[in-house]
Amino acid sequence: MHKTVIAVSGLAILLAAGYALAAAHSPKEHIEKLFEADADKDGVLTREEFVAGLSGHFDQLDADHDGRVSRADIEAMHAQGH
Ligand SMILES: [Ca+2]
Ligand SMILES: [Ca+2]
Repeated sequence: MHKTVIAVSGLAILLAAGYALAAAHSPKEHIEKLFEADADKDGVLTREEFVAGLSGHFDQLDADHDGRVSRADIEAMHAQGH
């Protein structure tokens, strides 16, 4: 039960952080996508898993891989159909 509360509050943060990606997916698809970051598959995201997951999102957003996300990067990502 306690784990579920942590998972849900963590998910709320993830949903906020992943807002740009959320627009392209249904809520269920988005949750599945976010929980791809659950490396040990225990059903909850630790801070490490969360950060690693966000890092993956960052890499997705950084279309030209210069280590910075610009508006052009995000526009390029959308142009690719993501
Ligand atoms: Ca986990
Ligand atoms: Ca960039």
